[in-house]
Amino acid sequence: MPFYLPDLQYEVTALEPHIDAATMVIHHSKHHQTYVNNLNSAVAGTLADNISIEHILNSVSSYSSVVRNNGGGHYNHSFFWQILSPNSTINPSGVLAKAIDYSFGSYEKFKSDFTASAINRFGSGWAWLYIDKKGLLKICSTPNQDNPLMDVVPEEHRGIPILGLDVWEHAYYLHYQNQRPKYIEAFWRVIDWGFVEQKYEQYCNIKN
Ligand code: MN3
Repeated sequence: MPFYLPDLQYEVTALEPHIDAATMVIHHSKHHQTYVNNLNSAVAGTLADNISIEHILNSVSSYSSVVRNNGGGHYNHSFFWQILSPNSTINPSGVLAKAIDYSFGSYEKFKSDFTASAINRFGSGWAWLYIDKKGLLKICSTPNQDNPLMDVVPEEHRGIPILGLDVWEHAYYLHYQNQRPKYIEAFWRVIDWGFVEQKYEQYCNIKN
């Protein structure tokens, strides 16, 4: 099977009280595992079982909706687990901090725009900070398990994601019930900005 569930790099209790252990266990071992299983079944015996998930998503319009939904689900969650950390720093730093200031005016403005994007996503989906075609940082939200890598999202929302927030109810309902804004507020306390900076710097290094 080409795709597998990655291990969490921290204990399931490590993000408490911001993200509770029961949510982490179900989200990782049930929801994410199901995306992996469905994706593996969908690509079994096809050419896609030898292609990276990023490449599949870049041309996902030529695949079935099963691959779009579960391939997106697998990529997004693998990414999300790495963004989270019990050793969160409050703010981004270095070149990423400068790029955020350049694109949004200030970190506070970026934070409120991203929060609004996550709150206003109707139903299930994700909020993203991504690098657009011109190399600028942008915010968007996508429905279901879509993301900026996919060729099916609107052109202006395409790019390289460096921060993502899962706003499906399964990501917060056990602990926060209907209060999505409280979950989003908690998210800011468990972001590994070192990881996000690394993603941004990788892009800058490739470009230069
Ligand atoms: Mn999820």
